[in-house]
Amino acid sequence: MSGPSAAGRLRPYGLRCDHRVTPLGIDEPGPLLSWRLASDRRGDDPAGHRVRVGRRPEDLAAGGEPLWDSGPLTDSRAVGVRYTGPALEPRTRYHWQVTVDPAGPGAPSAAGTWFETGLVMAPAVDPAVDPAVDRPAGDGWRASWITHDPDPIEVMDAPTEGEAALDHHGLTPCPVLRRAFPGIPGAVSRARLYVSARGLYEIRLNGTRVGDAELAPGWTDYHHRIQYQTYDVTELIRDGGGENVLAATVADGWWSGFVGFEPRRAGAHYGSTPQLLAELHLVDADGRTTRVVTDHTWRTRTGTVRHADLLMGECHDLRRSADGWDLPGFDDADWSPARVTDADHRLLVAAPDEPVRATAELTPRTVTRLRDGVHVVDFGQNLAGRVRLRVDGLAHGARVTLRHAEVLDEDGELYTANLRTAAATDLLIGDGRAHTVFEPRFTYHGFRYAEVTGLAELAAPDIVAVALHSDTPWAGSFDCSDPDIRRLHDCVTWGQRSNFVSVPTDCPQRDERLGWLADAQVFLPTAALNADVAAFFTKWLRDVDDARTPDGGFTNVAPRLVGVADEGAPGWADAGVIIPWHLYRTYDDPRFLVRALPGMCAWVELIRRHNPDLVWRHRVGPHFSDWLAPGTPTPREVVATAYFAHSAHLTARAAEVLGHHDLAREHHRLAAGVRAAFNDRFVTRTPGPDGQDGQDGPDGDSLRIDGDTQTGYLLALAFHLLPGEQAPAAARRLAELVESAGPGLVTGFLGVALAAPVLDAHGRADLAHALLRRTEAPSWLFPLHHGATTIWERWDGWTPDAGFRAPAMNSFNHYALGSIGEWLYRGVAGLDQSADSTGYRHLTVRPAPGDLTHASARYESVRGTVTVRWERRGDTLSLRVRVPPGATAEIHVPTTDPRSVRESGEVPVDGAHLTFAGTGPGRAVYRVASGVYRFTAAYVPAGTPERGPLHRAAALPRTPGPATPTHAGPHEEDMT
Ligand code: RAM
Repeated sequence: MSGPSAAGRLRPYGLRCDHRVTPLGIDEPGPLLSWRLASDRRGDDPAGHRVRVGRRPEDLAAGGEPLWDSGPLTDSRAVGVRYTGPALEPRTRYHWQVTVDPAGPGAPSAAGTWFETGLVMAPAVDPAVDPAVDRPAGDGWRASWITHDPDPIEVMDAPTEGEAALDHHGLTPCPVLRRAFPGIPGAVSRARLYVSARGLYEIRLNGTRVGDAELAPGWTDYHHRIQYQTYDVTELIRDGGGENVLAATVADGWWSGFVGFEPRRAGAHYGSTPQLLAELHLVDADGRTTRVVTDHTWRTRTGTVRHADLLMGECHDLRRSADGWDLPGFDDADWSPARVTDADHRLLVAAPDEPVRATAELTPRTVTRLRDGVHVVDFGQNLAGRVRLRVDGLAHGARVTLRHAEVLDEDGELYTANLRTAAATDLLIGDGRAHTVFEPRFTYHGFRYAEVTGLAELAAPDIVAVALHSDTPWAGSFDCSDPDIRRLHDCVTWGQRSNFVSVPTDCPQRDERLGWLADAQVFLPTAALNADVAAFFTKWLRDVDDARTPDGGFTNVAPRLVGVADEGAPGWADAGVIIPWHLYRTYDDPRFLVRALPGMCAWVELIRRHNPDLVWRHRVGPHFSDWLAPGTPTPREVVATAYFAHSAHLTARAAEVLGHHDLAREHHRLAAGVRAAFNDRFVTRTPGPDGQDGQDGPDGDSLRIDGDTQTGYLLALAFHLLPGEQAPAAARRLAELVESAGPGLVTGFLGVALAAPVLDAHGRADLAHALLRRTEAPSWLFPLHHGATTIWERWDGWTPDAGFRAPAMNSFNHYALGSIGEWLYRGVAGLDQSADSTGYRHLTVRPAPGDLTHASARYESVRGTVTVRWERRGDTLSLRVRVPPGATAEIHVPTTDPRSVRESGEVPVDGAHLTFAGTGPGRAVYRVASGVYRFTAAYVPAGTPERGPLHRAAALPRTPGPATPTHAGPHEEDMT
């Protein structure tokens, strides 16, 4: 593994542009070009790098003339470089290459890729000077927004017999729009399609669906910005002047459909009719561009889709389909001319994230016949998506109805009370054709079960569930010896898949599905270990920013929505501060802070203005407290003031990172003031019997935080609100409260994410494990033992005694309580970055084995792959760690005998790549350079004391005792 083979040398891989692989259609004038590093040798770190960008690959070759050359850069910590060359031109593909120089001997190594700009570039703004401006000027578009006329639809499309009786929920049929055009003479060298919709679009070129984006262009606050996508359609164009056809269907989506929980009124949120905007650019061999744009020459009518709505579902009437409508040669003479609504391009932006895609298909676990013509299909997994159904010989006018639910009731029928007004019903009306495949395109549902009505027989191979979500690349995996914990991790991951749908939603099933800020805030650390969410949150933080209130407040939901209290609650609005900070730490991209800092400052200033004595008691908005906590409520002022202090502190840190020193000082002062106010107002300290301040131990000081709730102590400890010497007393009280509850947890959304990490950090990993393994409600395993495949909104959404909880708020797919996922990686497996590290430059590997026999985690960081795997066999623990090039790690080897530690079978001796750092309770600690390390050590769980501070002075004797045998774990090589 550590051999000096050429293949194993330092090399860049995983190249990204603005956190995406080969993005097509970016509009950022100074994109971040980043790479990861791999090497099989220890200490094979980068010394520097050089990035070159050119219009052609050959510009990057030796002797070529790149457009931009960063020159040799010697920042060995860098994971990327911002492009600062000549202004990038729109509609242009750029090739780039990074060359990395090794710090040690060896030749530089290079990797290359490309990115392509969109139809229009955003103005070249230096974000350090003017961070708020990141909008494109809107120049360069020629297309108009087009739609159908509602009136002709009424006339043309009077309901057919049978349709009239259907409930269309007041929705109108989806317009289809088409335009035939001649291809350009000669060959097309490049064809790009730039598309958006006010609503949702699906677009086809010459009969083939373009791209694989679902629910595009995604949800933003359409009053502020509308995204477009770019597609390479070169292969779909018919060359040589023959007829080509662009054909699109548009649907209401978030633009004019049901959104949130307010009854829909036309135009209540954004608009009342879906509209399309598209430009096709055909570039010939000489570089001349011919455009085909949406305008009055397009033809329109309605088609198969009689209504489509995110919450209500979708209805297809095959009798309305016009075969060949999307192909050349189709006669559209009896279609109407499209109506041009306007040509406003000001709000258009290139989507900075990967779209929603269909990422998995699940076959039925069971198909149960309920009664004649009614079957219930169990897909075995709660998810967000839709069903695809193959139907043979559906008679003219005959119907198949698909209803969806997360759970069944005691009679085996769908339980839909918790969907509230979301009908989640899809409908197919036949026209007598022999075969059809029904798959809705403009809706999604949160479901595990589908009820199919209208088919005499239903065979399992004829139906699949299709999972839809924003396509965030998977970055992490976790495994351990307890099957329950493995399943818990699966549930958490499926919660993420189901709720990252263009925005991070609270739930995918009922009439809500909103971007609640606190849910996202508490879950982000977990989400960012499971997947690369940099681009997804880049997009959503724009929504968060767009949603800000006139006096600078962050809101409770983003995109902001009529009917939801705007002004943000403690812990909710604070997400506007916490999320950018966490993203900066994870991805080492300061632009997360650059863009957020004005909002951060405005937010803490708003609270300060309303609460000059620095106790946040005058609510700026509503107060959700520690939402859905089953125990005694934590006093609202405690929660609020804790978050105020935390937000002020992180704002100061952000200002510091960006070099705004005055701002940093000001906010550090504010944070210190709020902490002092928190302590004065809410913390009572009773000195221990010996009267010594700060004595730690069973007889030491005792401390109470108002309300005396788990969440109160968790917030105070996690946000470092107490003077350092008082933290142990707070941690002791927290542990007492957890112990006396079972051990158990009685926190809601805000406290839950902090529980295991805080207990672990204060030496009580044993209690964190006890919470993890607990099976009675409230606990993570209780739902699992009652059939959950995703995390529930409530700890006790269903119990054997009480059945279903309040249907008005009882989602079975809410990720907030799944924020324990973070500790599975960081605590159980032990894969973490140090508190002062960004971009995984300094790792802390500190497994908490508990009574598990193995755990492992793998994480694809911005710097490269990190893996940790530990395993216990008999009285020996083995720990294998991979540290990516450019990173260092502090590895805490769990052991009951520090002298027994071996690395790669040898007594560890201080050297270039490894040094002994000390021992702590139950561990020996080493600092290592990049590379792969294999430790073994004696480990006798019963004798393992709790984890406490590290004693650096307590150096081991240089000649430890006899070596313990090493062995490779069964899956060790899987983790490389
Ligand atoms: C509920 C949402 C969400 C929560 C808010 C306060 O309706 O489901 O999860 O953050 O309320």
